[in-house]
Amino acid sequence: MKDVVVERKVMARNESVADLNRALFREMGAYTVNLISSPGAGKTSLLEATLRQLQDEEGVRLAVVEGDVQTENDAERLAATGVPVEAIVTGGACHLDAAMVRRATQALCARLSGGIDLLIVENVGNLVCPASYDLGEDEKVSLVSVTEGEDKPLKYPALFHNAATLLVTKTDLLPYLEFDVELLIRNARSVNPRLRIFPVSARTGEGMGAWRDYLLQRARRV
Ligand SMILES: Nc1nc2c(ncn2[C@@H]2O[C@H](COP(=O)(O)OP(=O)(O)O)[C@@H](O)[C@H]2O)c(=O)[nH]1
Ligand SMILES: [Mg+2]
Repeated sequence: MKDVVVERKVMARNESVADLNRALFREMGAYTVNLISSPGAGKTSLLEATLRQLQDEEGVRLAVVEGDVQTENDAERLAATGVPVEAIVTGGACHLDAAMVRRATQALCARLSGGIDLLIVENVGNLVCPASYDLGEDEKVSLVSVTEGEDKPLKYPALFHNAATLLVTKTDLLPYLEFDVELLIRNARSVNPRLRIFPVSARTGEGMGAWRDYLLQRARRV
């Protein structure tokens, strides 16, 4: 019972900081996406490919908040693209919370004079914890790679329920696998009929155009 009360307090505190983040993102005019998947589903690779595609677009200033349990390796990979990156090392925590993202966003704002139109957050690799933490983002983007099994949306429904978008990643591997993309999509839509779905390969660029156009449209609308 005590645990439940403590958890409610933690969530209520997170929610109030998430509200502050929402106000900050609105004020900045930034569209924010929160990438969530299991470890290794391809978040950092997708992000590298996405940044490369968006970097030369007029009027879309990019920035990244990169979360990891340990090491800043992924943040360094992403910083190599030239896009401003702020790393969060959670030191064991299985998710980012709103306060961590607030501090990272404020650090980015202090570094950047020009502002941010599209802020992409890479969450800690985990299908459970990040799903229930509101960061004040505009949308959660779930990723499932074609090596993970079609049943993931049924096993981890909270994530697919709370996400607005699903990226089916590593589609270049489909010829070598017995993976049924249509079944994955059916399972995902049974949890959340409104999910927007993009099959993509960061490796070959297949499907990346539609994902890039979607982000561009969102970033320019805010
Ligand atoms: N074949 C293939 N491999 C990929 C693709 N995207 C990522 N990978 C590989 O999957 C592994 C994990 O990728 P990473 O981006 O680090 O995943 P993260 O842990 O979700 O950030 C790495 O070995 C990547 O090279 C893809 O589109 N196709
Ligand atoms: Mg990563």
